[in-house]
Amino acid sequence: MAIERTFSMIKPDATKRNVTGKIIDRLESAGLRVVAQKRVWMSLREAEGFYAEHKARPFFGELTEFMSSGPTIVQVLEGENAVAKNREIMGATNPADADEGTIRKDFALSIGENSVHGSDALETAKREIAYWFSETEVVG
Ligand code: RTP
Ligand code: MG
Repeated sequence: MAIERTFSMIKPDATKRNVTGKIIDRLESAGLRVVAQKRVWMSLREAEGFYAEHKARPFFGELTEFMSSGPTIVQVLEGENAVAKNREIMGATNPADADEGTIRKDFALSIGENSVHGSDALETAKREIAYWFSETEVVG
């Protein structure tokens, strides 16, 4: 299995409830290493740029307003099969559909306020990492 890097974000609903450490513990316990991390209160413009692929979706306004409503933790995670592994431990987008033991099952409040983001493919991960981090900020 290949060592990959993926982009992860702890969303404003989780920073607001002070559970970022508990979420990071889930990532590390699954064997993912945090190789870059910072706390960011993104602007609406930054959220719109990050989620540009969803521009035509009905939830785009709600999503970008929520993501710019408070601080987030943006991260680069490294490990074996990191993209798929992170998606697996995050659980389904809607916490009502998420498996037992996943982050969203245990922390998410709703489909919108769902505590975490994770890249959905290796190519997406490269783009998302580059959106938030310079090369020198990622220290493996
Ligand atoms: P993410 O990108 O945040 O890791 O989540 P995902 O792949 O599981 O979900 P995606 O389809 O990419 O949607 C991005 C985020 O938009 C919000 N959303 N709201 N109200 C709704 O119907 C709805 N659908 C999606 C969620 O916060 C989702 O994580
Ligand atoms: Mg997505």
